[in-house]
Amino acid sequence: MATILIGVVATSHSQEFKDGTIDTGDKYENASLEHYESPEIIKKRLAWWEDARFGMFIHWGLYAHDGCHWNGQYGRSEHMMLKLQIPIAEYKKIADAFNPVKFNADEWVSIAKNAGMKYMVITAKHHDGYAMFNSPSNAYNIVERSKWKRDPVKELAEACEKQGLKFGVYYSLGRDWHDPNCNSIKGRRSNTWDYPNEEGKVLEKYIEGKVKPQLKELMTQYNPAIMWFDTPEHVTKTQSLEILKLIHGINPDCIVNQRVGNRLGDYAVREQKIPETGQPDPWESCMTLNHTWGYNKIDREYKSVETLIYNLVDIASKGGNFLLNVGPTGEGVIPDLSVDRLQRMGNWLKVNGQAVYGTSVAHIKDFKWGKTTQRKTKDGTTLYLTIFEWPKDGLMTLEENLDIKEVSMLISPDYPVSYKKNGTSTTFNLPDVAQDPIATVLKIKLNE
Ligand code: FHN
Repeated sequence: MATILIGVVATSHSQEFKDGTIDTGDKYENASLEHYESPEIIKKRLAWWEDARFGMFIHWGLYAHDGCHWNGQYGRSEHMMLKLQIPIAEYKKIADAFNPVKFNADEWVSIAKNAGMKYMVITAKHHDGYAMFNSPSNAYNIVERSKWKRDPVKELAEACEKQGLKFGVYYSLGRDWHDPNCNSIKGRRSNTWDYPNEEGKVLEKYIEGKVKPQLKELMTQYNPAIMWFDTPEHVTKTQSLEILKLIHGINPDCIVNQRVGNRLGDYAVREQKIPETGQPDPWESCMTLNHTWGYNKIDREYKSVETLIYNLVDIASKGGNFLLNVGPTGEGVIPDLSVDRLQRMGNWLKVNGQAVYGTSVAHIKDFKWGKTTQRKTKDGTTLYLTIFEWPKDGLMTLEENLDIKEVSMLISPDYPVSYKKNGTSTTFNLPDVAQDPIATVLKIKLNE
């Protein structure tokens, strides 16, 4: 069994505090959420999303043009403009040259679909302030200011519609290095080289002059099912609420994540980590395939497919969603190593997907061979035991007194799995060796 690296991730420095924790610009990152709507409304809104469990995150923008490099300098990540303190006048020249001729929205959506992903979230505007969509309210956008002049957000929204994936957009809320009025906590993540007077910045002008007009455009032009905000920084509670009401005024079913700020939003975000246990609120772990969100032409340290499938099942076993990122190139191509990992995850999910989609936390005591999930339907409860470490001689004893109707392995449903019960425990007699090189799922239908 290949080594599975549990939750091991190294991010690039410009996003970290000295202690290595990620600077998400969210003061309330670990606080439980508060809601301005009834729990019923939020439960209904999240229903498809909680069943979906697995989505594609896409970080794509001008930083991909030369793979997080600028003028031969290494910019490390999508934070390149901040890292190298690139003046806006210079950074704009990247827009003028940006020409992703190989971009194919149907192909991107097919890659996500074949990976077993049910939704997709693309960066409509990242910290550099450049709109990767048609934004009549702000000329610093890909349709008006690029060599390419197409609208990738529109094309991806249509491709998702066609192929049955839910579509979402990412919007950098409290960080914008192009806008003269966007400040940040202690100015750490602000453009202080073009706009040195941090105290003089009036965030309200940015929210009213850029954010709200662009959110209206995103909601009305592309009807996203998810608004994925990032780094709320100094956004006030009033502003967070106004933004939520603006979005729900246009589409009451649009899901908004925690980073709208101030403990609001429908679900919590856990970045580059998997919590030890389930969370008080619905939650999603977003993670890179390598070390960088944006395309970094020298970062080829990709996680193994074993680690990625382990992370997906681990997250599902704790009732969470997995938003796995790709960073397409400046030409508009999803890197080969990303496609490889995703394709192989899809192959495993084609056989074992029912152990992930539409499942919830299964309370099986000390299951040391892997992770457990369950699905409750009107026909009863089905347990899924995803085995990553094969039990010695195929003998697996659970300290559970299970009332079993039927038991089988998803990869070889005809193999007769026998079991013996003695009082409080149940022993399963499995084949001597693992049936799948990554993980084998045991499906146990219970008599209710
Ligand atoms: O600074 C961003 C980073 O570039 C990336 O977008 C991640 C994705 O969740 N969020 C911020 C860091 O927390």
